[in-house]
Amino acid sequence: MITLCGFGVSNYYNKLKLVLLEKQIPFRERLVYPWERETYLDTSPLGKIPFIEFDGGGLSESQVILEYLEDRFPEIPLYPADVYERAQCRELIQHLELNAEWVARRLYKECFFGGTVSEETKAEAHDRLVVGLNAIGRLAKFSPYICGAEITAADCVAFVHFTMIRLATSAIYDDNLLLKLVPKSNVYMAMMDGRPHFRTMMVEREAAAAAFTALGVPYDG
Ligand SMILES: N[C@@H](CCC(=O)N[C@@H](CS)C(=O)NCC(=O)O)C(=O)O
Repeated sequence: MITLCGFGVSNYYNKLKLVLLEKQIPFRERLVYPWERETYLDTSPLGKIPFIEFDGGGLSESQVILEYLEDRFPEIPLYPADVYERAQCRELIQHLELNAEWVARRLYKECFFGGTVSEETKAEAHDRLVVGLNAIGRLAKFSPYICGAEITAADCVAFVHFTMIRLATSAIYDDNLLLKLVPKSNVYMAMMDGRPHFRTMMVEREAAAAAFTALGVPYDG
């Protein structure tokens, strides 16, 4: 049995939850917060969540875990069969994480966790987000899924990161950069949000956010 460890507010945690649900892999969840990192550094050496535990081992880094789940549970694939299309799916995931979410993340301290971010950081993140989101707009197919006719791993990634990017850019710039630069994402997000496993994740995310806020522990992402 796979145990998904972390907390349900994290987009990287929810990326894996979507993958597990869509692939119909039995799993359980173990609630762990980043400030408890001393207890799990053996499995996640940077103390980041999510990580997974299973008989015989554990893994950190959500994309590595995603690939492991795909290799170990191939029955319901989340990558296209064609080798080039598989690479394109991974290419999109890489851009989503490296050039969009990882940039927007620099804003989370202010928009989600009550801290402040310098004007310089905001301006730099803005410029880099424009570049990253334009690249995603060029690669994304939205026909109707992000890589084409079938749902793929890139949809699990895009949904959780788009959710954060539109919240963060609306809050910090008063401008939803996702909507502005990738306008087709709007219909896409509404469609994905209606998908049962995605709905389940979002409902559980709300409960996780309420529990997290009630703890009142200082945290900046
Ligand atoms: N590259 C990592 C990113 C994971 C990540 O940044 N997780 C955040 C929560 S969303 C975290 O653990 N933050 C606490 C910290 O960095 O100490 C992955 O894909 O798993």
